Amino acid sequence: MELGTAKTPPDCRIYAIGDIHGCIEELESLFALIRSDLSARPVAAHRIITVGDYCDRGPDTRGVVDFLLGMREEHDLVCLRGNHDQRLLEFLESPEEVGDFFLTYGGIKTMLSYGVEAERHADLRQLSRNFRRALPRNHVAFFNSLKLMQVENEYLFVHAGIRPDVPLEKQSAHDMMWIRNAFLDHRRAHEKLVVHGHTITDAVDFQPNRINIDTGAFMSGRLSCVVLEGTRYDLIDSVSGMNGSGGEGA
Ligand SMILES: [Mn+2]
Repeated sequence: MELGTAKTPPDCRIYAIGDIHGCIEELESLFALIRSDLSARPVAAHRIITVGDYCDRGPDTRGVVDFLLGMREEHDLVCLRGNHDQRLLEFLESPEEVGDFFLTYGGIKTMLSYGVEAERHADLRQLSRNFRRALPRNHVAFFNSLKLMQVENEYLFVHAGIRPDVPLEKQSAHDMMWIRNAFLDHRRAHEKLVVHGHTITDAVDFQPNRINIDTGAFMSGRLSCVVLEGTRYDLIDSVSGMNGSGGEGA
């Protein structure tokens, strides 16, 4: 499937949001923009898909999860699983195996948002116990509920990407959360047009076979969302608002 010919399900507008990483202010701005888009251009049905990495790096993981739990009441919201979300869950189970990664790549800020202070060289088992105690049950349930992929007609939504030339049902969880070059460098079409995050790009990157929506909100302040309807694609982001730089297929 290629950009310009891939179609969403009939009569359903899809909003796909990139890597949030604790950026609550950007997330709130984006949802306000989505709400105004929905009232300016009403549609029979809409679905919001977040491509994962809710925690780490940015200031307020706890706030982000609370906000998304609330938005589930108001919207049809599908939350996908990123490698950071997976590491957070693994840190609760196997702190000694994954603690170094978790603390190095933003876990200290994640725990701080839950009131748990951590040092870089903390006792990992103790820290993991404290973190587990501080995590509200519905937040643990949120992280456990995250899906690896979502298919919407001719589009596929996934955190990192897929292994080229491997059927969707044979994709590994690891590739879907972690893959980079083997996917990013692949030029031919996949069975679906892939919308993904995980690898930071300055601006939403529309390629013939994929759309990368991770604009590094925790560094840039720009949280991006691609709006898909039929063969049409548009952009909303937390800095510029609605942005007419999308396009429409045949
Ligand atoms: Mn990631």
